[in-house]
Amino acid sequence: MPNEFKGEPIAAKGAKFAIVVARYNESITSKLLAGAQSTLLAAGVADADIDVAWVPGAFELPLVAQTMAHRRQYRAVLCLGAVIRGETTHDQHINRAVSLGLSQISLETGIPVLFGVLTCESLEQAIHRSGGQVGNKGVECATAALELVDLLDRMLPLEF
Ligand code: INI
Repeated sequence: MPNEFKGEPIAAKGAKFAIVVARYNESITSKLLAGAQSTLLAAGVADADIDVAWVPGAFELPLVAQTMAHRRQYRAVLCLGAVIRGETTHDQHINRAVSLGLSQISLETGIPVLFGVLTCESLEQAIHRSGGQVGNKGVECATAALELVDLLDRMLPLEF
């Protein structure tokens, strides 16, 4: 039988979490934030162990996520935003930079950096994914963060 490692979405004792959230499309991102916070709290994370930083738009998420990750106080950094396609290719540039930037920070620091950014064709799609018919990306992001922290804790003894 191989050894299997599987994390659970439970709060590690005393674990602190950072949430970086974009103000652009705030009617959507505030719902992602509420979803992420309530998921962390429901899992047993203390209110005082959640720090929230607001940035102007999704493009600014990587810099602040990197700053949070480098503090080495947080077990995970959750990044929330809503990019909605307009008449130009602006959204594509933002999405590419943010997705790449966040994954690079995660690999560089070894801290889970979660991609809770909606990349939608329309406001309707974003509404559906921020607590509507298609779930809440903030909840998904927080659940994934909890699972990853638990998984890394289970794997820690394997580090050399
Ligand atoms: N920022 C978003 O978070 N979502 C968007 O849909 C968006 N659009 O479409 O323009 C957006 N633009 C702002 C961008 O993230 C930066 O804040 C801005 O370009 C300054 O760097």
